[in-house]
Amino acid sequence: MHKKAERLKKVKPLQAANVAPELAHRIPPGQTVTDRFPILHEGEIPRYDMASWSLRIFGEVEEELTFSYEQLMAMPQSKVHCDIHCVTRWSKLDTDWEGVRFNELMPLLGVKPEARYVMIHADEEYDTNLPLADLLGDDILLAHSFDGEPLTDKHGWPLRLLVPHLYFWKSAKWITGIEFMKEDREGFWERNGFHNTADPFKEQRFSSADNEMPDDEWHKKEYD
Ligand SMILES: Nc1nc2c(c(=O)[nH]1)N[C@H]1C(S)=C(S)[C@@H](COP(=O)(O)O)O[C@H]1N2
Ligand SMILES: [Mo]
Repeated sequence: MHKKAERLKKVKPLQAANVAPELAHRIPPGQTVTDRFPILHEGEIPRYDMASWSLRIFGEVEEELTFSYEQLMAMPQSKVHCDIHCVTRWSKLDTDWEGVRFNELMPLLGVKPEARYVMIHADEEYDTNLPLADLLGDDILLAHSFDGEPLTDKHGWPLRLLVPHLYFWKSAKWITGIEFMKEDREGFWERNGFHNTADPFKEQRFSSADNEMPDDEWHKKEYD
């Protein structure tokens, strides 16, 4: 049998099997809904001294900037209610986040008109790339709270990106810097076989069709 056919045969029709029919349109293909909040990352959970913590803005900007946590907390704060989708096949509906909207920070950054792409830098040595245009919607946050509480260490405290419309690896935890770029460059997972764009509703999981994601991958992870 052709390898691709073999692979496709293995994919079980998971879609929306475990949700009410009126919610089905919110579940991307191949995803399973969970009430859990799985914890996924490379490396150790970083610890911070908030007195010295800062977010660095660099690359295609008029001048490099840094923001302290206090400065970010003094900015207008916004809430986002959204569904989130991880490439390991779990989706979580109706999540609540709070933080600073990227599109409210953006006018303060002196970003050069040539900047078309962004690299989000994060601990530990994590990065992920996005088109700048993907960060300008009202639901893109630099988030510090989840479900009305400060983020837990495991979920990215003090600050993580929230990009609800893309697979969740683009929502970097423990962010340390935002780099503006003229040309696109691949981040950690994008260099390691995952799709550059990562739209869950188009099922853009991998950069090559030879890969597959087992249905039960996320069951092996820690969660809360
Ligand atoms: N800094 C950092 N952020 C990261 C990751 C990581 O390894 N390091 N993993 C990503 C992946 S693959 C996912 S699915 C989400 C998981 O977020 P959660 O642990 O809050 O569910 O974080 C993303 N952000
Ligand atoms: Mo992930």
